[in-house]
Amino acid sequence: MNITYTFSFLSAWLMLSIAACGSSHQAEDNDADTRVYVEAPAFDADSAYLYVKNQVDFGPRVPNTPAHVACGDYLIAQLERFGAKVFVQEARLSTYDGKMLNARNIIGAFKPESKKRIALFSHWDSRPWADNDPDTQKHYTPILGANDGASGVGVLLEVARQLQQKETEVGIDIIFFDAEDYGTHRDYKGQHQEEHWCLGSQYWARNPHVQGYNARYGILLDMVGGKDATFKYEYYSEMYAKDVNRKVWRVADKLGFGNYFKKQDGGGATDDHLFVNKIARIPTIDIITTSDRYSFFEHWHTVKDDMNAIDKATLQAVGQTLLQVIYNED
Ligand code: AHN
Ligand code: ZN
Repeated sequence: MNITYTFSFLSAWLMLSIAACGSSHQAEDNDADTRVYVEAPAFDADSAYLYVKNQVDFGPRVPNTPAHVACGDYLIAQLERFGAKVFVQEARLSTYDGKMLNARNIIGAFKPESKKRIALFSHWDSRPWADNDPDTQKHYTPILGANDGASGVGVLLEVARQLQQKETEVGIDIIFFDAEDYGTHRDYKGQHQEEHWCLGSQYWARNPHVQGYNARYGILLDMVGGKDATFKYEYYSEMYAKDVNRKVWRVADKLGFGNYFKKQDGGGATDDHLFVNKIARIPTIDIITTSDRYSFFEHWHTVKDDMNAIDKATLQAVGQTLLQVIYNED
């Protein structure tokens, strides 16, 4: 047996064993879509938590206040520090109660030249009124919005930090919408309309930061930091982007986060993704806390939506799932 013969025999054997290995792997994992291919970086929940706290430390981020301006500047600086190409979209938006809000949508683009894109969304403003507080005296007090607002942004800032360390195959846009939470106060006597909410996302959907902007799909994060949060298939997400819902929940399950991501129908939420779907026509899901006991989460639109409402384990479940999804796109 000469050396060349030995070599080809060996390589044939090697190839066969690799093929056998591949097929046995497929056999135990016969739903092709459930395979997890690429190892994503480890999401750092301590880091995400700090990004949530940094926002909350500005105080309520209510449009037309100095805290809101300062927090917006912080978000821009963070995205720039992480190497994103940053777009700041300024707009004056009119509210249901006849005010004009100085709003900024803040966008960080990674691999801006890529045609293959995924969009990740969250709102960065906080609600001007705690109108769901058990104490009616607090119904005109602005909220800190640690969970309702800051949690999603904190997770996405940590995703941005990871993107700087290791690039994805596709381009990623991290989009922070403003003026989501200026919707009708519970005392409002007029018509309640869904267009009263989500003013920043409605503006962006009509005026994207890049002409002709498109993405394969979008994922919105809203209230992703509460202790023992559960995320269920939200109604409009199912209507417009059912396959994205399935993909994300399957990945979460694979990673061992099935206790957070329940494969059950949740209710509907009038949230930023609705306008991204309806106006920009990008199939977009909402990862949003729902509960049988409360509207969204226990401290929703109350003065208790502060840092005590944030649990790192929930940030970890959402953040790691998100990384696993985006690093596996090609
Ligand atoms: C309603 O469905 C009324 N609001 C969901 C949108 C929202 C408010 N997200 C956070 N705050
Ligand atoms: Zn809210």
